[in-house]
Amino acid sequence: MEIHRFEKAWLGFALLLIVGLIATITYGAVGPGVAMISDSGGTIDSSALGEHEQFSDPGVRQVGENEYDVYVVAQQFIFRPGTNEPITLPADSTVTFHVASADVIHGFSITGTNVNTMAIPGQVSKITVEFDDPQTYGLVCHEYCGAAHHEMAGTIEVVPQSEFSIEGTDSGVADLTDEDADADGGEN
Ligand SMILES: [Cu+2]
Repeated sequence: MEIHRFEKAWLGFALLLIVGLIATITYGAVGPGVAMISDSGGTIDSSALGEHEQFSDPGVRQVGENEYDVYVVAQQFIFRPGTNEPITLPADSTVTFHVASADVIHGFSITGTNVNTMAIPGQVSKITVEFDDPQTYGLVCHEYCGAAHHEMAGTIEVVPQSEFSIEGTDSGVADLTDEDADADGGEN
């Protein structure tokens, strides 16, 4: 069978496109680490966030030496915390955000980064981020959630470790820090 040279050229071009598409997806997954959000955050009763152990008092918790959990409630039209007060975190930390919606679908996107998830009622979105340097980031809702959606934004302030402290530090956090200090002493 004879194939016309134009047809051969288009065949080659189409194959090149397919290979190119697969290559960009592979690069995105392996290089910059683009990944889908899993459902590992679990489910939640969005109408009863006030009774939830963590989401009733959302904010930053220290869970390890340089590891933090941040509980954020997304609701029309604020992030709690984030909008009325910034989410303050130390540099050189690994931070896991747990985002829950109190009403409708919201977005949770940290501007200038690839941190981007939806907050779906009934589901906790869990996403782990590493903050290396002190910097201020914007936080925006990128899912239309109602009349004032365009105003739904917040701030994340990553400060030098020396300037960081968790406000309202309770004994639990102090104990954890002591344990970490002991553990480090043992290793050295
Ligand atoms: Cu919105």
